[in-house]
Order: sequence, then C-alpha cells, then structure tokens
Amino acid sequence: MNRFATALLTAAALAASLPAAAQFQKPEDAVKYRQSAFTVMASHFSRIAAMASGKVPFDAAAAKANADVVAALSRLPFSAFGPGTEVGQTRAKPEIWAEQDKFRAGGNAMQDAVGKLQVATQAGNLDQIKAAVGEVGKSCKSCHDQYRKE
Ligand code: ASC
Repeated sequence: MNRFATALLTAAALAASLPAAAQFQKPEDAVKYRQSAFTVMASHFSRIAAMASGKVPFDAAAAKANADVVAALSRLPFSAFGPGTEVGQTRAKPEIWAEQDKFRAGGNAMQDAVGKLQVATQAGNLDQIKAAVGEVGKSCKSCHDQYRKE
C-alpha cells in the first residue's frame, strides 16, 4: 500500500472513532446544545406533570403530544457530554466524565421511563400517566443528585 492510501485509511479510521464532541464546532456549542435539550424537555415534561398532579385539566391529546416531544428530546443530550465538553460554568459535575458508563446508564433509564410515559399517553389512561410521570421524575432526580451541582 502506498503512503497516500495508508494516510487515507488512517484518516477514515480516525473519523469513525471521533468523539461525539466532534459533532460540535466548539465545546461551548455542546454545552449549549445539551442545556437547550434539557430545558425544552423539562418544559414539555412539566406540562404532563401538571396534568398528573391535577394543576391543569387532563387533556389526552396534549399529554400525548408533549410526551412525543419529551421522547424525541430525551435522545439528544448525551452525545453532547463527550470528551472535552467539560467546560464553562455549568452544574455538570466531573463525575459525568469520570463515570461515563454509569452516567450513560442513568440516561438510558430515563429514556426507558420516558418511553413508558409515551405508551401511557397513547393509551390516554390518566392513572397510568401519573405512575409513569412519577417514574420519569425519579429518573431525572437520580441523575441530578449524582451528577448535577446544587
Ligand atoms: C421536572 C424537571 C426536573 C424533574 C425533577 C424530578 O419537571 O424539570 O428536573 O422534573 O425535578 O425530580
């Protein structure tokens, strides 16, 4: 193999293994991205939580629409916690990067709980939605307790 081909293959292998941070031009962009995803997710989750707690009347179609948004957004933040994105004044604790597998497992648990919430809203059953909201809330809190500064 000539030197050019070797260089090309090396570049391709490198590109395939690029850290998630490479999806962002600057580490600060990753921070903004993940914070934005969590902010919008929390907004839509809180609309369902308000129905579950009786603060606002139950609207099955709205609950489902909000759960769909939460489910889509729940998949976004974790690629933005890649190596090198431990920057800026944020509440993200260094443990996120020290225990990446454990952190990611917490994210998976949250996504699973959100999936169950989505199913509950598809059924339009308020009792099922209340239970699922409780489980999603627990999954949020679990990671916040471990990985988010006060
Ligand atoms: C929310 C929200 C969170 C979680 C958490 C649950 O609505 O914004 O971060 O629920 O408070 O304990």
